[in-house]
Amino acid sequence: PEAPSARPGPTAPVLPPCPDLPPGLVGRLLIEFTTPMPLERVQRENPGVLLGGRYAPPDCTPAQTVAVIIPFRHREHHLRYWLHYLHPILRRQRLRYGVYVINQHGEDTFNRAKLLNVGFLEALKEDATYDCFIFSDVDLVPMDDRNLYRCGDQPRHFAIAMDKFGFRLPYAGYFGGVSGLSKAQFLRINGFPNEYWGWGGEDDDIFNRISLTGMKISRPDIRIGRYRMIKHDRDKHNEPNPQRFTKIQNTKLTMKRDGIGSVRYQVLEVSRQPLFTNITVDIGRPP
Ligand code: UD2
Ligand code: MN
Repeated sequence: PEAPSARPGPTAPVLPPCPDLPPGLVGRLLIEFTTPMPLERVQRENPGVLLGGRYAPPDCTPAQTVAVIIPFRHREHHLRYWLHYLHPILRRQRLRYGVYVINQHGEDTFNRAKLLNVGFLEALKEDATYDCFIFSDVDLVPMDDRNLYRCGDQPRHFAIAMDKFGFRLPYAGYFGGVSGLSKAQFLRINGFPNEYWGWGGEDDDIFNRISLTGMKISRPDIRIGRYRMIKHDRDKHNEPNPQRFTKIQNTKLTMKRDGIGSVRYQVLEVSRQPLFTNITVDIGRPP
């Protein structure tokens, strides 16, 4: 006879699909970075967030599962603001999501796009149901919760009107800051480049990959895609990459061999914190 423990327990209630337009959004938000933001406070204010920064709405079933990927090194004070503002927004947006902070180990040159590739693969190892990936700088907070952090039938650019650019798109092909691709869209462009060490160019390379595969960027209304960036100086070991101008001319040649299919790294630690999962990774150094 079957062991009693093998019997299915009482089945969980089946929740209705989440509505396309989440009820309870508030629109324009007041965002400021002057009051100190202790992590304990952020934890206290987000009791519904599960270990590792996971959340699912209690009252409906979302169409997608969203992995939010943050490239990171030495920006703890920015991360606290990000968590403080974003968790309530993502909750109001009725998303099923997880937050992954991809922390570059060591002090070699920073590589944002390679960290994002790592985030894609590692999030999928944690939960194979992720089908939407939102890539966000740690210092960018949306000023309007109608800017929905989910994926569509084209790659999405969210951070289109930043305070530091006078709330305008700086140039037509700009794709920096916060962007989102479905799993299929990400794989279609062979992910992001691994060979942009230091500041700049990687976002333009990603834009090129999207255009070259015949996709088109989707953006929110300019009044809704507004962002504040926490003011900061250029970090150490993230100097502007002098090769970026020539590299972005060659995306068509490089994207086939350099991308998610060729990324090499070593995970040093995965730690589930109350509001996010931290993944510390050795991504090597420029050749
Ligand atoms: C711009 C873009 C950004 C990226 C970058 C060029 C905006 C708002 N963002 O950012 O998406 O294309 O140019 O590479 O225009 N980081 C760390 N520690 C470091 C260095 C970087 O955590 O030591 C992370 C962090 O998430 C940061 C992001 O990388 O927000 C981008 O670096 P940045 O903020 O120094 O560059 P920024 O503001 O010029
Ligand atoms: Mn920044």
